[in-house]
Amino acid sequence: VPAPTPADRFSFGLWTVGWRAADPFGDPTRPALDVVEAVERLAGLGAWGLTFHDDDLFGFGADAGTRDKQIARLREACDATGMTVPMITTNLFSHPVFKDGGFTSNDRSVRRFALRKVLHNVELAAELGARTFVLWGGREGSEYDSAKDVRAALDRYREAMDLLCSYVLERGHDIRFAIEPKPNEPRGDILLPTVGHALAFVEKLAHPELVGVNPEVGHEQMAGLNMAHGVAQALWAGKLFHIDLNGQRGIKYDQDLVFGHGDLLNAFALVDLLETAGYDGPRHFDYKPSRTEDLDGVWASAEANMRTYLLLRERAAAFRADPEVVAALAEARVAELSEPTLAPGETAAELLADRSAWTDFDPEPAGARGYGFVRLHQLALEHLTGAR
Ligand code: GLT
Ligand code: MN
Ligand code: MN
Ligand code: MN
Repeated sequence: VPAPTPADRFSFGLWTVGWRAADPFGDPTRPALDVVEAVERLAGLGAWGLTFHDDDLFGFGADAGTRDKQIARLREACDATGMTVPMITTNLFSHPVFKDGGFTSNDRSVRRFALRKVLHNVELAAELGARTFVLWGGREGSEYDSAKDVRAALDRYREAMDLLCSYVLERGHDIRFAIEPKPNEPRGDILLPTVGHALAFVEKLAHPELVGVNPEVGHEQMAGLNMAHGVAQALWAGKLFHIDLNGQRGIKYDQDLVFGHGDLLNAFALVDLLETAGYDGPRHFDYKPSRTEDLDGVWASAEANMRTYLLLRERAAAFRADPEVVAALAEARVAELSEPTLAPGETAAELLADRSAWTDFDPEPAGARGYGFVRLHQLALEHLTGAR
């Protein structure tokens, strides 16, 4: 596998390699990581971008001096290494003020504060040339059904999104928003829990063209869903503005493992999809180097994410190029699904009049015929494992 290069558009959150590995049961196991070191190390590994939350770079409530200094240090490191800041996000979840949410807190003063915080950070995104602004509403939700009016919360969520969109339009910023779904954790239930919920929400906004989704592998899998299906639907809707790649093993706490270290077959399908669908956005890793790892382990895990992606990309291309796979795909009638079901302009009356669709159609042989999907999937597995 070739080494990663900036052309692969691999990006990492500062909060990923910078995670000090504190969890609800234990203290940090690693020292803090400075942003300049993060940029230099990631650039050295072949990454293209660094992303961050306001609070990762300069801390909640930082004074103007600290803020400016940290931004300048980031800029210098990027200039020196060629790294970019393709995406910025906002932290509306760590400070106690957001314990009942930001945009959808029951407390109106908190909602106004949250909006102010985000507007400020949108300006920073524009200054740094980030074209995507991710919103993960981890605290937008509830534990108790009696305590949250979900319809009102969605009204307030929409109000916030509409304000953000009109703000970037007024300011002339080239920025789009990407909502990141997650079903639960830290809230018992989070609003917009899956890609599907988020896509439906976007259609209710004043400027739907400015808002898409940022699906995360593990978050869809925490909901028991197929990440490749969710991403395919987002692509179909023209809404895949960004993606968080990582690994998750089943329906449990948010593991944020290295990409591919969870459901590897689904990761293979996802890379195949991104590469064949013409997705040209960032390949962003949102993982957490496990608590067992020291700093060497952090950089080894960062490298592992990119290497896994490149391996899967290579394997997926080999799969597509294999003549046996081409034959198995034909046998499985995969391409036939792209053929419209109706003839051009055909009406319901014409379909009703078409004897071949009903009277002369014999469902018995069609029902008896096998599709060969298992053989096709085994070929995928054999390419994935390097057996072919
Ligand atoms: C937080 C969350 C991630 C989101 C980040 C963006 S914040 O780390 O767990 O999944 O992508 O806000
Ligand atoms: Mn996660
Ligand atoms: Mn996370
Ligand atoms: Mn994420």
